[in-house]
Amino acid sequence: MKQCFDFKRAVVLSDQLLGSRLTSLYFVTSVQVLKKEDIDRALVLIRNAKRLCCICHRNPDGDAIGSITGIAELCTQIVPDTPVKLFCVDPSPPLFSYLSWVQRIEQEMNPTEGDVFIFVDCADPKLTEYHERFPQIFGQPAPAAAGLRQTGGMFQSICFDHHETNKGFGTVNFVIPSAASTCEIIVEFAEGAGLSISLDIATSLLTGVYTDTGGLLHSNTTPNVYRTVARLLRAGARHQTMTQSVFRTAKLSTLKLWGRVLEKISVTDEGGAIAALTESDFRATGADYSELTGAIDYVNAVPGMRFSLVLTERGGKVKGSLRTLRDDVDVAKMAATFQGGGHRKAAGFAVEGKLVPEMRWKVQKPSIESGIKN
Ligand SMILES: [Mn+2]
Repeated sequence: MKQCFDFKRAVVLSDQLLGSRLTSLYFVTSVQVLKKEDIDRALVLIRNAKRLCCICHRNPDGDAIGSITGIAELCTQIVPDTPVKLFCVDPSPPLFSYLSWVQRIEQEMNPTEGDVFIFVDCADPKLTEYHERFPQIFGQPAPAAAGLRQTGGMFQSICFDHHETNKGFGTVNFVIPSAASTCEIIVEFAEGAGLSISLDIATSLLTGVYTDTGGLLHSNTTPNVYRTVARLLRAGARHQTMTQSVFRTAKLSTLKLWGRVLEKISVTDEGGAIAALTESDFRATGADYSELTGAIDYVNAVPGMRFSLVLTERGGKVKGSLRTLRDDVDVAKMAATFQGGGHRKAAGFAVEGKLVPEMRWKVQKPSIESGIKN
């Protein structure tokens, strides 16, 4: 029988060889290399767990939801027979419901013997809100107070995070502040551990990469972010489903609220673009305070401004959000004068009081020319 050259197979083979070669090359040259020994230690913890509990921070954002669902699915690949649970004190915002694993996130958590915990996108134990009831899951002694359920000794854990303030409270820590998102670190972990990224996992992880970089627009969008996106798209991530749901869907009440923000922008002599929303604006549009998220980016779009500020009234307090695009303006310092804080380019404050509109009228003498014309 004549032996045929199997072109298709050759292409697949060469692709695989090239792919793995490229992967290992990139793995070595990428900025945030995860230590091989840490990956191996994490894999041992995962393989020895009786149950895996993945936990993200309260009030979860896209990176929290993307990384918790992404790592949970990766775990089922490592240990198909071990139960994998997902916990967050708050349910996922509805806009992430295109991720099937979101339905598995539970609020009530009880540690049991043999659990291994995986914390994602969480800079500090208290951000999970499980820290007071279950300090033992963070390697602290179990609470002695009466009435609290005793679950024996401390638990082992793995921590994936990109927040600079994370002190590494896990048994094994993948804390990489140069990463734009926790999902980016999980992609590195998957590659380093030789795991394959399924279409669903890729969609989860792409969600975090996109949301934490503001749709690849923020200054944290590094070459490695693009490499991660490329890797996830190659794995079949549902890019359009994600972008449509996360960036192109807004409730009617949100749009109406944003309309009010835009309408109310005024420009001050100090070079600030300022919008203020009173409680009646929220009542009239039917929007809640969380729907204001993102509106300030439009206020910040007025060209030539030194800073932008959105003020809102809420229960006897006035909240301010500050942004700047300029390197010579530090909005954290501005916020500090109102006992607030934040970063150089994004900060906020809250002070007691309410918003009082101030109308300024100026009498202008007509200039000679306009006097003649009129
Ligand atoms: Mn994050």
